[in-house]
Amino acid sequence: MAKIAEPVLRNDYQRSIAAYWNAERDPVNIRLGEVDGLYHHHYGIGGYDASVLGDDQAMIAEMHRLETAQAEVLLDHLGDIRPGNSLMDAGSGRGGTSFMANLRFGCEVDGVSISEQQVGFANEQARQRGVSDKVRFHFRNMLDTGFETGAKRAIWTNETTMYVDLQQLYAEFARLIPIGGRYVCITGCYNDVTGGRSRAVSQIDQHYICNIHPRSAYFKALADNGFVPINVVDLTAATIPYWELRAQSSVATGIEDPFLTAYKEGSFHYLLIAADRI
Ligand code: GPP
Ligand code: MG
Repeated sequence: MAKIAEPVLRNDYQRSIAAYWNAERDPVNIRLGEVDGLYHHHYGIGGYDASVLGDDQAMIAEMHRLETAQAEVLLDHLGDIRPGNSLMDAGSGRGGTSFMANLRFGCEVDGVSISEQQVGFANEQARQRGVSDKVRFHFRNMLDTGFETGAKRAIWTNETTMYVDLQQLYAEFARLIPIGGRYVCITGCYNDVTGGRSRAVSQIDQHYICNIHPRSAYFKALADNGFVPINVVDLTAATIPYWELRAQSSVATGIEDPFLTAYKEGSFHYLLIAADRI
């Protein structure tokens, strides 16, 4: 095992993000996770069944179904993964996508998070699911994971890249993924074509203490670090129904209107990028 740089939290910004996620117990995430034990920290895609409207528990279950559908689409883009492969979930939250990857591929997954609370929660989930030997969560920094060079067949980031410098992130991923391996990203990014950060995008940044990157920054940082996109999917239209359902639900957090405004005015995209390491 390569040596991990200490400390895991490098600066005040990272400590503030860790403090946010260590304290987070939001029903929009906890109640959805309780539906079937998969706890997500990402949004949903696909149309919703309008018959759920007005039924609180049915709306929660429907939002959870759309979030799980999003993670399935991410996993669809990982390519040919074998049970012997090892994967990494960079910014693994409470573990939802990592458990789905293990269920689908039967392989090892290492999740990393700078929230010790999330790491503890996810490892307890792994224990309850009886997969602790294959799915492990680590209090580590995705910019400096300490895993062996070339050890990861594929890595994904499911709505986590807005917390980090992309050049630093993809330099670390280029170290971890051997040639022919795959990186998949789902992210929200602002639109270079409409200009800088719109007001709605700035409101999203403020809500999560993040720094949403422009779309161009992804492709530049990927190219600079030996990653070549094979698929780019604009999921914006597919995620709008999720936000419309969430806005009408009992677990709305107040960030629904900025997301709907940003997507509908075109200042922000919900994007999937799958890239090969060359
Ligand atoms: C959190 O998911 C996602 C982020 C913090 C990143 C911001 C994402 C963008 C696409 C800009 P969550 O499930 O914890 O958020 P919420 O609590 O709002 O459901
Ligand atoms: Mg959520």
